[in-house]
Amino acid sequence: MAAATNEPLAALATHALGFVKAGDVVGLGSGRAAGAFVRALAARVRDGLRARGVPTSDETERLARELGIDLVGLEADIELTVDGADEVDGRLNLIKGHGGALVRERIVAAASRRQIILITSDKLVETLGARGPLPVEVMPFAVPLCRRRLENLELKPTLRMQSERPFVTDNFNVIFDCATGPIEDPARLEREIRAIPGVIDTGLFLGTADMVVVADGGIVRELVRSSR
Ligand code: A5P
Repeated sequence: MAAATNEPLAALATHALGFVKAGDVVGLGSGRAAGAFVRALAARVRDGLRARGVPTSDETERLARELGIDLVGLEADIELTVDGADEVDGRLNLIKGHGGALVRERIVAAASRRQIILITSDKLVETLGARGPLPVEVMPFAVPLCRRRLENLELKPTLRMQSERPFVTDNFNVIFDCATGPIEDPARLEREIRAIPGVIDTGLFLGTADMVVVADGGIVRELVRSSR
């Protein structure tokens, strides 16, 4: 995970710290923005703030442990989760998972009272799918079937690779990155993909974010969803 030398990410992380109260259990997202938040939270914990974390990936778990944040599991009452996203539309629907942590990110977000997303303004889109692929996590056994079914949906699936081998998630699954193009009806697409046997989850996070904090140059602003 990259160090938080990036100014917009540091500004987002500092802003998100304002939502953490003494005694909170905080869901710790994955990726660069979430990593910046973990670092900022750790600094606050070293200064005496009582807060514990629930990590959404092995990488975040390592980082949080290294920095001295106490970790707990889903049995805890999670006040808020702070995470990043790859795309955000005007309704605060998200595409996540470019870092490969989508399944645990969804589980921890679902177990939290609030999900707060940190992004730079380049990730704001009019229509989801406009910027990059939609990740779909799949059981290795089901890869041929899932590939065919995703192709039938005209989603142009590409098996994600790492060092010339299929990328393996923390849950020992693989990911198809789907070139969806702009997604006209994200809820329908979500249903169609989830109906494929072997699909574990998709990167479409619809209606999960309560707030998106956006860094635009030196300015940080909040986008708030009216109801969950
Ligand atoms: C991890 O699987 C993702 O969902 C990340 O939260 C997302 O890709 C955003 O990551 P960055 O903050 O690194 O752009």
